[in-house]
Amino acid sequence: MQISYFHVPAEMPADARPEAAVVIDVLRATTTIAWALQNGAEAVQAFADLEDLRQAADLWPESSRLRVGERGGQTLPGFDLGNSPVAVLPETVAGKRLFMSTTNGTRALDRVRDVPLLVTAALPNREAVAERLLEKRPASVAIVGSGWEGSYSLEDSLAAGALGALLTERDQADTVIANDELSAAIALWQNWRQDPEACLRIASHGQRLIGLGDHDADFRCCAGLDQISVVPTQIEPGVLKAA
Ligand code: 3SL
Repeated sequence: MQISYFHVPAEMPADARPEAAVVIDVLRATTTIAWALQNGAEAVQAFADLEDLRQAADLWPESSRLRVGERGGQTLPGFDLGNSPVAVLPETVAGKRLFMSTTNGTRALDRVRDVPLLVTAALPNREAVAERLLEKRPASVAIVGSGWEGSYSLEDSLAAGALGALLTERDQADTVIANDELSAAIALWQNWRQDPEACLRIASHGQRLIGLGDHDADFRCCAGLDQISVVPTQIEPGVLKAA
């Protein structure tokens, strides 16, 4: 497996055709997606565009849908939930389809929706994603960070490094670190692996969330390593299910 890491979707070369893509948005979209599916959501349908989300959600039975909307870290007016992984509790999401749009994470997903195997990763499901990749063994894997409005995000690189480090640990012979971005991300992970939450808190988006109010529970949840077994996997364009 040749594994590359791109800090933001726009860094992926236009002609790149990886067999697998792993989208990461540690704060907080891919953490929320993982926990929602772990807690029994039927699916998460991701949208870059809010009008597309509204139209698709309107076609779904009201009793089995939730609209999840975030911009700039805040819940969108008229939506059922914001983008907090601690809000997607079993009693709230079980059996429901989440129609979700966030500032960066769902846009990153949209960018790679044509990749044959598309999964999302965060720190809580890092090991599950690594195991899935080792089982499927795609020849090329693009790990894609969501960043913040086109710029680098420290916390996405931390998780990319955590995933890259585990893959090389588990299968040194077959795992090829294919770009400098991934080597740097692994070094970042080695630096923070004892206290990932501290890294999330000093990251610029961590600071943004702190500025918006108390997000202690979100930080704890987003920094929790290898806690859940779900691998959110795209089963049709934009639709992620637990696998
Ligand atoms: O950018 C995103 O997609 C969000 O995850 C941002 S936030 O953590 O919900 O503020």
